[in-house]
Amino acid sequence: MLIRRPTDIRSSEITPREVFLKRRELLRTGLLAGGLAMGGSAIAAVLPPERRAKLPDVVPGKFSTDETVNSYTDVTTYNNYYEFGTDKSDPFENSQEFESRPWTVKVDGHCEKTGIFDLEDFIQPYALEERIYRLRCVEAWSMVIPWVGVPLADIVRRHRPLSSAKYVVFETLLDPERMPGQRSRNLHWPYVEGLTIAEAVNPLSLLAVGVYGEVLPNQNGAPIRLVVPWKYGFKSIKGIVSMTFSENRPRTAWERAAPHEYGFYANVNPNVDHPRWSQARERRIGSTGESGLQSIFGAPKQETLMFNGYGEQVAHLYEGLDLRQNF
Ligand SMILES: Nc1nc2c(c(=O)[nH]1)N[C@H]1C(S)=C(S)[C@@H](COP(=O)(O)O)O[C@H]1N2
Ligand SMILES: [Mo]
Repeated sequence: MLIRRPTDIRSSEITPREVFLKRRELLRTGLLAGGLAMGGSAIAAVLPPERRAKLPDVVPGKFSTDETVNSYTDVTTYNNYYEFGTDKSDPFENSQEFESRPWTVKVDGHCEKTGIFDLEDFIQPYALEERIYRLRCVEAWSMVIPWVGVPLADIVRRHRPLSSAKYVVFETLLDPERMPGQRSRNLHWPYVEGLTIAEAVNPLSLLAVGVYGEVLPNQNGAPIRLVVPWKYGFKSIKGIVSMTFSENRPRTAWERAAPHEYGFYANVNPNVDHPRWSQARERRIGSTGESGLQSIFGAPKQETLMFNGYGEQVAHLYEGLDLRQNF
């Protein structure tokens, strides 16, 4: 199924709330189940395209941490998104002009339901959940962030992977004109990440479309990014344009850049250090007013938890696997 929104209809010409309600009504009565095409602009309203638009009907999700959330400023001005530069303030400074809508996600590889899906159809008709997860960067800092998204498991299942599919591979948009960081060769573009199928259908894995009840800002990966809370932040790929069901394990962006430092699994693990620094502790961004980068060299304050605290939910995925070797 191939659905494209006509680009000649500007989403700003419609009232998001009105169209959203109309679409909800149609969904309820079954007319739109499965994402049947209707006027392209009508589809836009479920995820409003306006910057900082409030997301409708967000329900509290499971597995949230009860730690104090970071401020909106922390979450949106201290970022890693090399497509927009390598300094922590670069993504905020360099991504403001980026147009993240309209947006499509291509689904291909070993699954029954392939195609190019308009963003709203890709995530429909699932309810949006808020999940407060800690993002633990491999650089030994962390933030507690109220994400809004849909379980990746629902989306994976909806595309009916074949038994030959062993991995789900994601790619970020490749567009050096719009993503200035891609004009530099510090990473191999596009950014690639992947999960095993079992990791992808774990109930913790989230495809996020928002933070703080609003649509994702560009610097956090608008309009859609992954959040895998038991893994280091770099697994949580931003600006996703494709999802491929693969027989083979992908070579991910950071593995490719520095294979001895960044592995495929990247599970948060205080017992296995990065070759250049300890992973035993972490510094919560914002809590001291210090910049997180200092945390690599200074003394990070909080203990890092195995699997970022989610051992009960995910340890079984790695039974019998040497986590020192499979880092
Ligand atoms: N496409 C892309 N995704 C990315 C990155 C990146 O450089 N490019 N950086 C990763 C890293 S290292 C981290 S720690 C998280 C940061 O997410 P946040 O800025 O929303 O906190 O995004 C991850 N996703
Ligand atoms: Mo990171």
